[in-house]
Amino acid sequence: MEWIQQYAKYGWFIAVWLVLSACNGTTPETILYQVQVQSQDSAENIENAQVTIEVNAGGTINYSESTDSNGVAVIAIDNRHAGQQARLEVSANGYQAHTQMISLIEGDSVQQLLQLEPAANSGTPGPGPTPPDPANPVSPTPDPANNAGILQQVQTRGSLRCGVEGSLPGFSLLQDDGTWVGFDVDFCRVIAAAVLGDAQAVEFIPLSTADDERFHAVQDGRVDVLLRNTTWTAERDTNAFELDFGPTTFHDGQGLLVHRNLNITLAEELQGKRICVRRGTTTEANLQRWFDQVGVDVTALPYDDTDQMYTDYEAQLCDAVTSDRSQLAAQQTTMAQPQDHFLLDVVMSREPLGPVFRENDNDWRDVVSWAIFATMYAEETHVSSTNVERLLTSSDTRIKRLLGVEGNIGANLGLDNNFAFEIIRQVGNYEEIYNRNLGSDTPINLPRGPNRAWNTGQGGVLSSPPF
Ligand SMILES: N[C@@H](CCC(=O)N[C@@H](CS)C(=O)NCC(=O)O)C(=O)O
Repeated sequence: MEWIQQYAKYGWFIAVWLVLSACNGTTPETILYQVQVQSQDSAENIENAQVTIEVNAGGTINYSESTDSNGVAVIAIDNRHAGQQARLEVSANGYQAHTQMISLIEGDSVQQLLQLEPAANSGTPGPGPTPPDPANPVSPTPDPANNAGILQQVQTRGSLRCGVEGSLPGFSLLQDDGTWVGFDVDFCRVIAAAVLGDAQAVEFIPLSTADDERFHAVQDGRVDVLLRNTTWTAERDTNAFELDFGPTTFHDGQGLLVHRNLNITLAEELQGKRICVRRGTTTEANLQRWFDQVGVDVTALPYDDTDQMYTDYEAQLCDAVTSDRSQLAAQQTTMAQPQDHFLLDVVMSREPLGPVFRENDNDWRDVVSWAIFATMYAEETHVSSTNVERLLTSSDTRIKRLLGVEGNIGANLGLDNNFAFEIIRQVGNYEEIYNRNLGSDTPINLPRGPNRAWNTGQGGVLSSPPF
């Protein structure tokens, strides 16, 4: 509601901005940063909080606004700062100040909800954290930016914001009837069922790989979690994006899709051929390395637009296209003549795909991790959506603990003790999620390969620590 009022209030500004950008056909000249400030305890809006964005441009430039009665401040930053990191600081009387680094993206329009923690000594309002007691040193002083409390935000909001690809069959797709389906979509629902007891309480936010939009969205708090065919790498886990990764939901690898009429059956036969690849992905980085290693010369054609890349591939402007094998299999089903293309039997890299969320929020990390593990542990212990109600009376301790009949795992996580029961009842176990979206009864028909449970004896590597 507040956002609607806010849009009404700033409607003239946004209208002028949209008209200007539509007229000149270029990106808007400002980066709009809208921050809503609330109290973490009561979720009430805080008026007169000071929101400052400090940009370093040869000297320091401060963009500063106070929040209005809806707790909202709108800051318009000159587009010439696009590509830079800036420091966002929010302070309010009686609350601990919040600082975080943000990335400025050309023409971006960001809405961020920030909940401030009351100052330790809340009786005496005053800005900033309480200074450390030298007699009782606590080291290091917690950084308020690291204490975002995503779990509490999701519970207060009543819905989960989940970043997805948005148009990839099998993984995340908005259907004509307005419902979302897919493997990644189901894992968003798994987290919503765990946190809110309602698998439907999800807002899906399509995000691109272009300009690292998906990672900015996690960092800026636009999404609580990203489930978007994203590979966990050491670089991404440790770089300035401040991301954390959860359990791998899909063990993938890079592959090559070729035109059948080229009669190519081995990647090594692509000597001298053109290969379409998406810029800004792990795929692009792996391509040259892999072909260099096998001593084959190929020409990489990097694309910024994925749709264009597949259109050009189908028009045979390139001989092969490379991506995660799961994505190639999914894209193949959308092509005019799927049978005219052939997924080569080669795995050029390891691509462990899974959830991404903001770094240093340990409660949230635990919740996302154990929600996902619950689907794997359920398959391992043969608990599914069809037998879960009956198994509430099981004498198997593993099942009792999984379903919250015994132990206190849910409560320890800040959830209901039956969180896994709700996941399995509403969404299913890992096998059900896989088969529904990618299995042999679907057009994607991807063999499970390493994505089998470890205890099936077929080379599966999926495993959950015990409940
Ligand atoms: N798993 C890889 C690749 C992920 C990926 O999503 N790649 C491309 C397809 S080749 C894509 O879907 N791009 C769509 C887009 O964001 O426009 C990664 O995390 O970098």
